[in-house]
Amino acid sequence: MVAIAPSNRLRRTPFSEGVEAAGVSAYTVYNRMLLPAAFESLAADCAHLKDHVQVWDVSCERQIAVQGQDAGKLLSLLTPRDLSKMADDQCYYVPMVDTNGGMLNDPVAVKHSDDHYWISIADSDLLLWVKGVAAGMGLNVSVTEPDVSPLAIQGPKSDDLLARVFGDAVRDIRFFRYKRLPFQGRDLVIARSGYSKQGGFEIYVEGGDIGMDLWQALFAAGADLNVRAGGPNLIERVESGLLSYGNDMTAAHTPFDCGLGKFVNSDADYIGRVALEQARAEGAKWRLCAVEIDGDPVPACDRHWAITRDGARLGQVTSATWSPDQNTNVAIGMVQADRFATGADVEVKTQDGTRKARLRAEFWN
Ligand code: THG
Repeated sequence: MVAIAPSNRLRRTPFSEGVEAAGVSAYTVYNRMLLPAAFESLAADCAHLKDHVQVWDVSCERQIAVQGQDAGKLLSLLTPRDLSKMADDQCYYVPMVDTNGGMLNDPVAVKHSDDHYWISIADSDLLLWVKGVAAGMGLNVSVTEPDVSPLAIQGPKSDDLLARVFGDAVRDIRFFRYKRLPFQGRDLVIARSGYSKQGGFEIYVEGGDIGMDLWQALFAAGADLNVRAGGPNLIERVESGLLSYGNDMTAAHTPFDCGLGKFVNSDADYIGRVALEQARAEGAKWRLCAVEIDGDPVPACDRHWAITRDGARLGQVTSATWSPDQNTNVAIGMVQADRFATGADVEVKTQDGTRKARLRAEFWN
């Protein structure tokens, strides 16, 4: 793989200086921003994440701030998920769809109050959609991208590290809830959430000017915890079945196709409702499932790999990587719903040749 040519379109983050000093070895681009993908190696980073604690620059999970008297109304138009019981200190995973019921993004919503939310987005230009819906519906609301950069603390020692910097109050934060805790006199939202299944938090750093001070404070406090810089790890996320918008699903798929049907439960008149109720009645067209691919470590999955059975195409692998812990290649695949069967033997066509593989459990629903 060749290097990414730096430019102003590929935005740096408040933590880029720290990321570079820590020895980032691969970046990806996400929301036109640099996202560290590897430091030592995918495998070494993954092993460390499972045993220790890492600090991740996930600034690229940009926030869309929705503020004003119609904020709640706008949020409820944007997602098929029921927000009526969402508390003021709560985060929700909220799939968003277009008028055809196709997935536009799968963000995390953070509620500050009835008239103030953040939408913490995956990799698609959701800001334009949210501004468009607000304008088109004539809502009394402001829609902006504020100077807020999430910093994730992930791994089994996350509670210990954060308690040293923010106090023991962090230990009482429940899953997908947050507290506001001070750093250098600024109250920061700290949620128990993050893009791994190893436990941890996300600090929404409001104001990039304190970014490097916080970064340094975390590394100073965590020296004896073996704290390292990291990033969303491909191996861990595929093992854990965490979906990646743009890789595993796109606007061609409904939430039912991606195993996210349980989040389609709003009574509100949200955008895409008619299409999704029809899709529910017809049944999902696709199943997202785990796939095990035989043989040596697969190459980078930078194009969709056809999944076939007896020569007929069933679907495609959307993400894949070697798992040292499972001693096999792990993958995520999208397979036609009417042809899916757990345990089915299939072939997967990579750019380096065809492999034997088998379908494992489907995700979520
Ligand atoms: N954190 C924040 N923003 C984000 C992400 C994040 N924005 C982009 C991207 N990640 C959005 N996608 C996801 C995908 C999965 C999860 C969160 C964001 C996730 N899922 C949990 C799970 O699968 O177990 C829980 C979902 C639930 O039940 O509510 O955490 O990581 N700030």
